[in-house]
Amino acid sequence: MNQAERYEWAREKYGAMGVDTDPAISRLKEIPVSLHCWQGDDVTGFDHDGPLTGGIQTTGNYPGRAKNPEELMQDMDKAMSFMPGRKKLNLHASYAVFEDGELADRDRLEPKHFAKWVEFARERKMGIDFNPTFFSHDKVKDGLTLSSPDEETRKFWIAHGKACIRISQYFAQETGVPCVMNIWTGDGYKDIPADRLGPRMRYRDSIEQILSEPFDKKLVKPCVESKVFGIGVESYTAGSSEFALSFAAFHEGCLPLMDNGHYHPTEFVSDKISALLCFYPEIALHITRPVRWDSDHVVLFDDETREMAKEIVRNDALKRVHMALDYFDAGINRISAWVVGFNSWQKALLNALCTPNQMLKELQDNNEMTRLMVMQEEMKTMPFGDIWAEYLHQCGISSDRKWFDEIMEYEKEVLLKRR
Ligand code: RNT
Ligand code: ZN
Repeated sequence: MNQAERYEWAREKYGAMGVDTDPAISRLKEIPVSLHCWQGDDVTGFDHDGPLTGGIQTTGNYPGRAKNPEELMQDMDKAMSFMPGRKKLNLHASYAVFEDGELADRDRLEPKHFAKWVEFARERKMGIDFNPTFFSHDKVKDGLTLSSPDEETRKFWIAHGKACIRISQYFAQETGVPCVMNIWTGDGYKDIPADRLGPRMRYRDSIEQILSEPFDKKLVKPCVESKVFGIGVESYTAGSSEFALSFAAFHEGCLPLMDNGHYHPTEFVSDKISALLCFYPEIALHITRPVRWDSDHVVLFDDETREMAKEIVRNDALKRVHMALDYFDAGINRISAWVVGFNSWQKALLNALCTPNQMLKELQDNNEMTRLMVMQEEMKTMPFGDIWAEYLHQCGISSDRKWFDEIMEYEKEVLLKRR
């Protein structure tokens, strides 16, 4: 059977389960997913020489890391040429592009420092999401930024946050797509603190000051990302889950952001999505793969990834959930890592769109739990690969492993030749 015949056969199989795969494929083409620039250079950015801080870590030393904007853009283009579906560009403030000799510290960043990225995004018809960078900088004092007891330090980082609001609004105006601006800090303590309330009150006040910067709520969507702990910050994190959820709940227009690497290993974000959808008009996600901790492994088409996508699709929340990838692996070819992670999430969404959600829900509501289990297991062995291949085909991307050969060629010709 050729590709078209295989799709036809698979389409009928899904049809027998009550699923129409054609609209599923068309729908997926329109769903934006935010692609993080920081997979291409191990979260290094262009505005400093120091190490990655903030309690996050990239491990590995695979050759060919992008070292400047041109290389990063080139690599991202290469990766995107193997990704189906609509993308948004996700940038960190540390990726500002400065003209020769020019340098603006983070509290003085301006839209013009991101003009190159706007050009890049516009040419590719992408919106842009943004992140102030509260790490990897000499003004992180004793591991603290927005929650620092040192007023000078806190002021600096508040000014950074405000600058990022202005830049986010600029991104939205230039691209015509709202900008999701995510606030995450690694602020916390390695060992048992004597004051847990003080840093959180300061953190709260700092974010409030950042959000007092005027912006159009239709254009800029600020969020607060929580975390349970970081490396070297094991005992206390100011921006805990309760903190971030409460902040968003009490500040209209501010979204909670859940990163599925930021919880205890037996907690699942797939279970948390619906809980938040009961209360928040919109929420945001960082999609990653934690292995025993917030290790940020490349996203795979695994059980939890599939379950998260199902929760968004079957709750009709594709317009309410802002989806962004957030992982970084420096131990393997970075472009393949980008592709595998992005495409895994695409697969998860397509799989969710090809699930007979209404039928399964009715089984649950009628307490037909045995049949529900049987049907959910049945779905696992459906010919999903043929539907995926058709989606890739319609998006003009080769469905076999040809893309990997091309990346290996690129590695040889481009990546390994970098100094
Ligand atoms: C860190 C957070 C945060 C970062 C990025 C680079 O644990 O997940 O989102 O990964 O901002
Ligand atoms: Zn994250």
